[in-house]
Amino acid sequence: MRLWRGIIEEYREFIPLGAGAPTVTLLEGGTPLVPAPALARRLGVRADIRLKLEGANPTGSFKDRGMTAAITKAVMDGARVVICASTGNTSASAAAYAARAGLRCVVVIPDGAIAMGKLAQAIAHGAEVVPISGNFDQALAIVREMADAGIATLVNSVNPWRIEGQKTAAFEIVDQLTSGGHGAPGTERSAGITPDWLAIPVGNAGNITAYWKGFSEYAAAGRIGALPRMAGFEAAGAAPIVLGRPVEHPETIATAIRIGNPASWASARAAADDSGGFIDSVTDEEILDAYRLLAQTEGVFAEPASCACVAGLVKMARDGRLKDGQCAVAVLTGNGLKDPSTAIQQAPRVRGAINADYESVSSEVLTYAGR
Ligand code: AN7
Repeated sequence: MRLWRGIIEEYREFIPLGAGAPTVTLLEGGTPLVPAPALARRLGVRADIRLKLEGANPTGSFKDRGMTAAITKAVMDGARVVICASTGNTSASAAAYAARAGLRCVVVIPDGAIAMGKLAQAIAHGAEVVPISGNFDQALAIVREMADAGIATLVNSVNPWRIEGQKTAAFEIVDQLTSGGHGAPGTERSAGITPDWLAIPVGNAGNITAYWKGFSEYAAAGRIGALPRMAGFEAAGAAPIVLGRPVEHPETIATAIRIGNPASWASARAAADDSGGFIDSVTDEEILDAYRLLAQTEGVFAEPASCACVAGLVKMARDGRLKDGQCAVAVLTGNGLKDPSTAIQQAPRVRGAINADYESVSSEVLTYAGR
């Protein structure tokens, strides 16, 4: 058995940090690519749907891929303090990697609008948490200005090292599909396997940018002969790219992607256009339907923002964009445990306590079991 070494060591030839740079790593990446047959059946298409479980990263989201690279570079450059604006996951990841590197970390967050698990993480890792009476876009503008003034090193995805790290998820998808036994046994393949579609939630638009860069670099290196189409999904109440204009007051239950003026807007647009894909939006209701579907039929608990891309696949199947015989990978960016309040609010009923005796409990269970 070979042990996973984290994304910088695994893909060092694609990450220009210089040979032998000491890495700040929690051995992120190497996340499961899980088949989703029940979802495919519900969609009514004979498609091969795979879920990239980015919630299996050390802090529970894809941000760790970018953070290992950004924090490694910050240490190389002699930084003492890192800063980010965040809808939650970036702050959790920055706080963890900064703690590991012995750096101070400041996270600026929209007050009351980040999920409880993420806030708990930032606090547990000892970050300085600064809530503002404003949204993510305002927080990002402020921290960018502070970074420009030399006060701290910015680790949002406008930091190019974040993109360098996050692109490795595209490499992994190809490597996993290729080693997963597609094609006739014994067939020699000069190139790896590319999915037809990459479905991904879009917030600040760094991740769709990173995936497209990753697939493009693998193609340039001869590792794949074809590129996937990128299908990005914004939440309907926070869909600036779809609308073609910034949204001043973004609103969605998927707080991770409650962003009205994405920093990587232009590169996200390019990824969708150059790949022959698109960026679309899904409603909160569609997101929550997908959230329940995934948890209750596939056993996969992903946070609401992640489920935007599953809602997107449902929409693609409905309108015929996703076809029989195709392979689609859905990027489940964050763990469902990040946002316990949404899960509990979604419960059809929360039962009160019953008597602590065999009769009371067994009668409940027999009713449940339909006996
Ligand atoms: C679970 O943490 O922007 O389009 O500040 O947490 O690359 O922004 C989080 C974004 C999707 C969108 N899914 O990714 C932050 C932050 C989850 C996320 C996105 C986020 P981008």
